[in-house]
Amino acid sequence: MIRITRIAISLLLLVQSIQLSAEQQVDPAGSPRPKVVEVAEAWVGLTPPTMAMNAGYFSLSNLSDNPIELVSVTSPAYGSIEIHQSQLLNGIASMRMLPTLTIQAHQQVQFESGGLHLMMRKPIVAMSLGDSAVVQLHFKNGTSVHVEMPVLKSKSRDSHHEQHNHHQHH
Ligand SMILES: [Cu+2]
Repeated sequence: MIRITRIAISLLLLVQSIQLSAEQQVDPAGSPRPKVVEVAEAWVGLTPPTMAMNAGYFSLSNLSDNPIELVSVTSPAYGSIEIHQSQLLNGIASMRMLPTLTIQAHQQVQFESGGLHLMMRKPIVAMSLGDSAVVQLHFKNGTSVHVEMPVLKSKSRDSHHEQHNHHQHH
């Protein structure tokens, strides 16, 4: 009897997680909404297990007729995630934190190496190739978007991780 209950519960959890990834966008009341945000080409860098931060990239499209504002990003895999903008100031690479990011109606914003990125700190588990970081993007209008970001090798030499680790020599 106990065993049957356990199986039923695990099936229920499975069904819930499948529904969550299929729907992706859920309002605070839990009911599905028309798709407002589309996320594509999501990935996080492959980092050594000793590294206390990572960078995440994707393209973010606003499919709606109104501006949307990304206000926070959370993940069970990281202690903190910020929206960062890399920039060159007098030839020196630096970055600043953006408290929020507005995407105008029907516009796409690209997070990419050397530009916008998610600054993901305090990894809770070590991740390797084949793993994915699950993050939630939270928008001011209450929409949350579930994104799976596979771990990939950095795509370009001026990768974020070099900018963050001037003291590490490769
Ligand atoms: Cu950064």
